[in-house]
Amino acid sequence: MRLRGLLPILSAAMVMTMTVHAQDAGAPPLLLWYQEPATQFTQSLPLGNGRLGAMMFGGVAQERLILNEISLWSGGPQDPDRPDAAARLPEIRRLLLEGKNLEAQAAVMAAFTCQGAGSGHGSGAKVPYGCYQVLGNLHLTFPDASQDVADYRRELDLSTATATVTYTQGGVRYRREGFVSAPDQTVVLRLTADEPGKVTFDLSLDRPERFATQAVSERELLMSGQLENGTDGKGMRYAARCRVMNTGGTVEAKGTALSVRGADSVVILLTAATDYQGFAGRHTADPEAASLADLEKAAARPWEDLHSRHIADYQSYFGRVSLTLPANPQVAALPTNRRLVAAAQGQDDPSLAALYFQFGRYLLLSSSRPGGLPANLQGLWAEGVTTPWNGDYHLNINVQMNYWPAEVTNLSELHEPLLKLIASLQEPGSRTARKYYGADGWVAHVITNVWGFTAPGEQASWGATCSGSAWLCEHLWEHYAFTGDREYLQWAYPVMKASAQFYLDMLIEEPRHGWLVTAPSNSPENAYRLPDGRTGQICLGPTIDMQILRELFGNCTKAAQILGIDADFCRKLTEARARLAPDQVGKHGQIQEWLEDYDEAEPHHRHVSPLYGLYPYDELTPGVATDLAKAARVTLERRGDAGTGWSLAWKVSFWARLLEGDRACKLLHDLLRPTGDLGFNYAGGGSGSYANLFCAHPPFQIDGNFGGCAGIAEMLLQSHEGVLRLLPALPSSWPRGTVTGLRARGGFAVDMAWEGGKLTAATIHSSLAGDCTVYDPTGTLVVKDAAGGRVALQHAGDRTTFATEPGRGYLLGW
Ligand code: FUC
Repeated sequence: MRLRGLLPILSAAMVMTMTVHAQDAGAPPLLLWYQEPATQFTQSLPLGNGRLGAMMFGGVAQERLILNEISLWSGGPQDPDRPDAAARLPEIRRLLLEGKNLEAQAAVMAAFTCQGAGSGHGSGAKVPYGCYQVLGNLHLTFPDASQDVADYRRELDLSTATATVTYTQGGVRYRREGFVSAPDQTVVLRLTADEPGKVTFDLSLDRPERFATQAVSERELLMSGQLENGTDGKGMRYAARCRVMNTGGTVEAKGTALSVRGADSVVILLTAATDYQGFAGRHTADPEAASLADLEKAAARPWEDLHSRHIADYQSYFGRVSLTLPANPQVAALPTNRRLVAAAQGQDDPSLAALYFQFGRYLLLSSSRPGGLPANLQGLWAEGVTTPWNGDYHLNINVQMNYWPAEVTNLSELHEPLLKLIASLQEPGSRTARKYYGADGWVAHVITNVWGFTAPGEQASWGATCSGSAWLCEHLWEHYAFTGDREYLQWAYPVMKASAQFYLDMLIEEPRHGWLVTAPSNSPENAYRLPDGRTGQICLGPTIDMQILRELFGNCTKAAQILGIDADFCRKLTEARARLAPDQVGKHGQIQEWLEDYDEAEPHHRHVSPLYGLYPYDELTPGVATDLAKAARVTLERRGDAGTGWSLAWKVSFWARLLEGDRACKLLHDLLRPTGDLGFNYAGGGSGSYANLFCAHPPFQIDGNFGGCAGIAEMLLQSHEGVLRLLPALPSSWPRGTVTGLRARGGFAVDMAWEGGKLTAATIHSSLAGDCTVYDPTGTLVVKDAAGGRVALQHAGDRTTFATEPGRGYLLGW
């Protein structure tokens, strides 16, 4: 196994005198900034409080804020389960067991997909499945705007979650600031100028369809409407309300717009609500009243108060982690869009990775807050009424990837919306389990939405993957693994147990080895090639299903043991786990993707499903299984480095788990490849990053932002296999740096500094009483407590363990 980062290391005596400081003095500020206004969504700057979102364009003659409310979905509750599916299951399974995969696939297509149109293939707005939709647009038009604009600058400051636009026009310096407050549930925009009486504009609110805007006072607009539900047309109702508060000058309503003339400064407050009554969110029955109540509360506070409350709330999360990587001052000083291009053209810019990492945390904070709905495929930022893939929750990697950074980057509470979504799927998922498989427990397949969809998707080729629910359950366990919160585990365990119960019921024995396998299923979205050249997707026991089930059964058993319950059930799980089809090494030396050693119809497919066991799970990692880790490496090489945005992000973590920092960094570089219209004379194509650092699938899909953020954390700290690895995959281009506040399983937070590629200081803070095990192949680790006393160690193999107490910090040295 390769050793990176730990050896050789400064002497223990030196390390013990050092502590980790959060920021290098010369670290570049955490800014996205530009010298031109946005003309497109993927150039505009995202703001959000987990529920309300805004994309700010920053134009001089026209300002546009695209507005979002995370529960705003067309469609509605439905029953997508086929009543007679279970009757067809024996035939489908018989065909699969006879090796007649394509016949089985035809039978799945005929009788084992969802009832009705399912996700509706992009026409989601018109079917009950529905579609996540834009709330609307706030437009400001500046009638006095002229061409003589100088010193234009637009920025998003990740340390305050505030976007600012400044420019000089006609000798006047104008300033516009935007943020979305969580404590005050309001989008806040302030316009000022350095001369009195210079703020003049018209304001309007619209959306692409199904809206009516009216002026409800001289200074307030109300936009409201009702979306399509795919049945009787009477879907979700929403309201957005916007009030203008001017200092100096005048404001009056003109038709459905507001007109501000000659003000010294103006604060614009925007609130919104829907009548969504699902598993999470605010449950306001009357959106117009709810938006008014929010508005009245916010309007009672001065802007300074709103802003400081927003910053205090935001920083209480954001400030928990710092990351400093080497800065190349010339490149780091470039506007963000030009910086992306410079990096792509070979300019060294490690601190761009630190910005991207913090941007991922910023996006999670802005799109996922306790009590709310989870971040969807777009986080919460959507531009239109037909959002790509309905802006839903895809369960064969995407929504899970959104939450990969939650625990490790110290935003554990933000995991809650996903955990609540998972629990909410039990009820519809138990109906699906019964109707399709005649099974107990609950199941969800590939897609779900705010309406609790758990049936298979509408196409056999992708929609029959049956391990979506089991993959989700990984998150239930991981939240416990990081926090050790027993009370939480008591809540989560029954959901995991019912998921495991479903799979116990639905697994069948394949005759050749007697292994237990899922049937029918697919290896997410990839096709195999049969010996006769034909291709198909439906299969028995794809490798990923088996890995996910080993993890689920294992986690369930651990959870039950911790809670001291369900010994009989655990025995069943342990027996079944041992009989699941194992990982197999195929003819190319790769981890086989299917039970049979088929070739992939698409060898470079974006889903690297058979490596689920490398990341996020850990049964293929080098510390567990050297041979399987080698085979995983072959799979990765065969897949190649190219891929959609989220696929690149996943590969960062794969290479990090293989302890190959330079290769992980190369994938990160690919993820930061500029694409789309960069806003100046440069346009790129394919996957990578847009001007606003949003991840390009393409199109924009936020999972890659989150996966990339988690991948950077994985390069710096790993805590799977019950052992903490410090700087396990540090690339040679990050020879020095500091990181504070990364979280590890077992209730630990870790601070580290390194120099010349070698750790110079490390502190582990423990929030629980328990053992901390550190990777220590030389057996020379020395640990001191805060008072300088040496801590007793136990060394075994390549690990050293010491006992920790809650609230204590431990300094490590070698
Ligand atoms: C999965 C992926 C696609 C896309 C979609 C939203 O189905 O295979 O690439 O990311 O989710």
